[in-house]
Amino acid sequence: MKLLIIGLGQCGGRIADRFARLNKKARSMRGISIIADAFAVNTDVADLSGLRTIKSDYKHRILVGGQRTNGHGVGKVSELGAEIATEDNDKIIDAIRTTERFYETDAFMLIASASGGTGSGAIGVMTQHLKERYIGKPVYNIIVLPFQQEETTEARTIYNTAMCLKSAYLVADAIFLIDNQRYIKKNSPAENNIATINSRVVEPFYNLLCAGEETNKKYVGSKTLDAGDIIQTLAGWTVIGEGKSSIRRKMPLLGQARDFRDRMSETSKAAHAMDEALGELSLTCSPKNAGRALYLVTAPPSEMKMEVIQQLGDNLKAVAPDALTRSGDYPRQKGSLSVTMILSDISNTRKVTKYFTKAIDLISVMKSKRGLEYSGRKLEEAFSDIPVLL
Ligand SMILES: Nc1nc2c(ncn2[C@@H]2O[C@H](COP(=O)(O)OP(=O)(O)OP(=O)(O)O)[C@@H](O)[C@H]2O)c(=O)[nH]1
Ligand SMILES: [Mg+2]
Repeated sequence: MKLLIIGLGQCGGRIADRFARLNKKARSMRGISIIADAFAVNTDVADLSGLRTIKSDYKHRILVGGQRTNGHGVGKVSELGAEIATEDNDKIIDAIRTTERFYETDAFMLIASASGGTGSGAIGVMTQHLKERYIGKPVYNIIVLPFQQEETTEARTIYNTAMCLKSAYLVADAIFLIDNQRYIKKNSPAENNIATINSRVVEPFYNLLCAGEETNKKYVGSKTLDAGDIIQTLAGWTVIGEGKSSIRRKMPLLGQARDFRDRMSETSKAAHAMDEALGELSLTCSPKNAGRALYLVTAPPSEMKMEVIQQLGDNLKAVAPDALTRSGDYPRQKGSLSVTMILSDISNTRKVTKYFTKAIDLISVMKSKRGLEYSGRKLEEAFSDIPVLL
């Protein structure tokens, strides 16, 4: 599957840059391309200059709202981020349109943090513009949720996050949720942490995007997972994770049948990788709430057994009974077996609901301060109080 990547704001730009690097890796290691092109959009010149892999011309690193912010960002005012994206969306679409490999794009992937200003405000607006302009081409979002400490120290964090999530949900075909807090490693300097988080965010997409782009028969699975399967799986709130088991096996002696224990350990290694993938999801959530799911097994061709893949399907069914599941195999890597896992169409994500509830509380406090009456309403009714940035 080939994505056209657009990073919005600082966080979005940096993760988009990581996707550009992932594409370089796919090209050099596997001779295939998984990104049609990658762009970064920001109101901040310094952030754009700090990127490493996205091409440095003005059509790939796009400065917006220059006159309004003097190139210094919108200072967490996501309403301003949304206004600027509305005013300057032509500039962004023009740049995308001229990309050489545009016709190869299977879907758009827009990336931003929920709690900042530029990316958080722009992601819903740009998603809507792309959907209106390229009818039939899916537009996905990756939205990064704030660290816990940011929620307690900055009042804007919750409010921006709720507005961004609500807006994105109304327009995007699916939203990958990434919870920064999940990736925190203790005793590691912040800068280092962020770089590590970003690489861990994009890594699970590697095999997933490569699998359907292979043309060498040697690397095409017996059940290929291609763009169509991925598109059919993605809807609404979505999470992704990856798990690995290392493989080291003694070769059986010539003419000797393999021990039954080898077969058993194959299944348990794959099951372990799937458990790890479910434990390492980009946001903690219960598989029970998933309406759709997808898993891809990547392993050396000699390790790829259909029974193992079917067994994984049974295991997943036990924990995600309501999920319509797709699966595939990718006979590629050496020395390890990995499982890429996507849960999608998730009906109830506790963390998202918490942002909405807290934002509604904040809004009611603001209203009562201004002397507007507030009567305890249900969440569904009060939900309309959260402004939409479109
Ligand atoms: N995972 C990850 N999170 C980031 C990164 N950069 C910023 N964040 C998070 O994103 C939020 C801040 O949003 P930014 O992306 O910096 O904001 P922006 O879109 O540039 O908007 P303004 O700076 O307000 O104009 C905070 O929750 C940060 O923790 C990054 O590179 N990776
Ligand atoms: Mg910024």
